[in-house]
Amino acid sequence: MKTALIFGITGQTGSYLAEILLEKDIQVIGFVRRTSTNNLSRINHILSRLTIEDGDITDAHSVYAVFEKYKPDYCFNLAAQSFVHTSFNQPDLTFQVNTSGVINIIEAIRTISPHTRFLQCSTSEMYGQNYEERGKWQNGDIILADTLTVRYQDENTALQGESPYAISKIASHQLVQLYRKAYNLFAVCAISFNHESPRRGQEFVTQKIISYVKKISSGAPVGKLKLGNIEASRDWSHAYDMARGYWLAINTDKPDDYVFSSGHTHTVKEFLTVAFGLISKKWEDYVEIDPSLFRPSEVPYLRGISTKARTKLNWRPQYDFVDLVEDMLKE
Ligand code: NAP
Ligand code: F7E
Repeated sequence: MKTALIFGITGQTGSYLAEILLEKDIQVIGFVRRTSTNNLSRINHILSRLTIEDGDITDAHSVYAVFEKYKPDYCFNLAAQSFVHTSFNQPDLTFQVNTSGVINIIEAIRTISPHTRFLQCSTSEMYGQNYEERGKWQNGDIILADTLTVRYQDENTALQGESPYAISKIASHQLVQLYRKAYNLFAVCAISFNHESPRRGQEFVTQKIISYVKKISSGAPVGKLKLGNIEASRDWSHAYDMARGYWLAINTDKPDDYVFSSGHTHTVKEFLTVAFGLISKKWEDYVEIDPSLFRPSEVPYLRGISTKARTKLNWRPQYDFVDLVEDMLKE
């Protein structure tokens, strides 16, 4: 039986990945940190089928110990301080988790378990305000534009972080690439664009909107929905589709980096229109702009081109934008 170690199994995407691996009869080891409140809610339904080990990726002893014990076939690192807004207030913690934590993992693989195939979750935030431009062309099976110029990011777009989160992820991304080259490790970087689901954390904009829409549709008394920059454009996918991509990316002949994205972009305003539209309401009647929710520095536009993952891994997302909003609302 193959073994897979997941860092970040209690998070949104880690929980979907665990389900996918269990379906493949893989022994799933979940590395879970101690918290004073329950952090197992996303994996409660599969807990009896998982092997749970306590630890924290900033604690090298616990990371090394889990590799000594299992020397797993696969290791997926989804653990992170993943909220961009918080990274401005807690940059040090963000670097400890997102960068030093990754060093602990890849050093443990290098020294204890070099046969382990490793996947690091990198992010479209690494591009910051950079993008490429191109006219009439096609992305695998998606026709992007006939006449308009398309702005997009792919594996070749230059990195320039606009937040401590992004910069911590650039450092870990490049460390993983370095370990792949210098030590010949099977190390993959998945450059994921935004992904959401009913399991998304409450502070992210999509879940914040969906929670509010659910409240008004149930008739619960609510004040205005306070939001920041609703002009920002994001390329949103479903977290389940991302987790499917991670499995494909770690099972190739040669380790590489892959963008995972829908290929479409929508503003937060468009997300509001679809979510409120599903309960026949107009968001303009409920939303108030709160300047304190703007970030010191913003990523205004993301649209990922995942031609490489679509052609080399045969990856296709199963959910489109409206499916995603509907799935989040129905749960
Ligand atoms: P998430 O819901 O915030 O989950 C983060 C996970 O990391 C949780 O399991 C959390 O544990 C764990 N964690 C945090 N600090 C830890 C520490 N010190 N030691 C051990 N575990 C720790 O994030 P997600 O949405 O599933 O994203 C998964 C990964 O993809 C992250 O690396 C994120 O940066 C990256 N990513 C996400 C997106 C997106 O749009 N979702 C896009 C690009 C990249 P607790 O449950 O105990 O908090
Ligand atoms: O913000 C704007 C905000 O916090 C999306 C993480 O998973 O994806 C995620 O990062 C946009 C931004 O996600 C509010 O300014 C407006 O432009 O949902 P978010 P994010 O920052 O894009 C990347 C790829 C990751 O890697 C990250 O881990 O929405 N926005 N008003 C707001 N955002 C929030 N959270 N709350 C608001 O009230």
